[in-house]
Amino acid sequence: MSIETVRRLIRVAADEPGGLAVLTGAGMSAESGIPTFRDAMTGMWSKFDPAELASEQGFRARPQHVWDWYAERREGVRAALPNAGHRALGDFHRRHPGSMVLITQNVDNLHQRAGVPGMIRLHGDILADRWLGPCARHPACSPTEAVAGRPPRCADCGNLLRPGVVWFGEMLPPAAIDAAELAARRCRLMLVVGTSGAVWPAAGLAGEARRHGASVVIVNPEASEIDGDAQHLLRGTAATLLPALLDGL
Ligand code: BJW
Repeated sequence: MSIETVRRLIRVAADEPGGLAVLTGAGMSAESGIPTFRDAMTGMWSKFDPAELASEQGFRARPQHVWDWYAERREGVRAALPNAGHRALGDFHRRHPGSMVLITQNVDNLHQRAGVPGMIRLHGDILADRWLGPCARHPACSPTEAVAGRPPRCADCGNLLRPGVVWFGEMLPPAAIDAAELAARRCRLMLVVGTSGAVWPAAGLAGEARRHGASVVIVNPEASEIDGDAQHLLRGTAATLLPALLDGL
């Protein structure tokens, strides 16, 4: 399948509201210097299972350790800049407002910074904090009650702050997964960029789009677990292929 053929599919999809759905994963931000999720388990973190660090159970068992892992990754996100792939999606969105629905598994903010404000965030926001549990003494802990620490805690009841992401075993925000499933069912074309397709329910969206009659195109330098859901596999990186696919349309 040539780039020109996929560009034709995109041109047709862009004529309809919601005609183009784009699902992104960690590979989208790799060329901005943010390690993919599985690459982030390197160095001092390599001896841990992802499910151990990115889970409530893991956080409760080693709060300082998990907080420090997120602090390191937050610094990386703050220092990163959108790459040519993010910019191509942002520019396309400005040229075709309403025709593209962007669904991301990424917890960074690079799509917004490239000009796609209303995207669907399936796995939350790494730069946000929230309380781990309900307040033991009041209806809710007050952010001003947080005492600095790793992690910070509520001065009143000891509740811990945690990153505002979705960990393994947690429900995705219902409005986000509902909107993503609707977008998958309605689109004419789904572009799947930079995901291993290993994590559910996000991994089911390409199959959902395909079952509802959409074309599915995967952009990834490597094989993914959902390649079988796609009619077209484009082997290459997000920052190279997205401008080639979208610029000038
Ligand atoms: C490039 C590139 C370049 C590199 N350009 N590409 C059904 C079956 C089996 C299990 C389950 C199931 N349904 C639910 C589950 C359980 C679980 C799950 O999926 N487990 C699997 C491991 C099997 N799912 C959940 O728990 C979810 N919750 C849920 O379903 O609730 C209901 C429920 C609960 C309990 C039981 C059953 C149901 C929640 C999932 C939350 C995922 N959270 C994380 C962490 C977020 C916070 C953080 O960042 O720390 O989200 S995990 C991690 O994986 C992160 C990512 O968003 C997500 C996906 O990873 P992604 O984006 O695909 O990255 P990588 O690293 O895997 O791949 C990178 C890709 O990029 C590669 O393919 C590269 O080749 C490519 N690439 N350079 C383009 N330049």
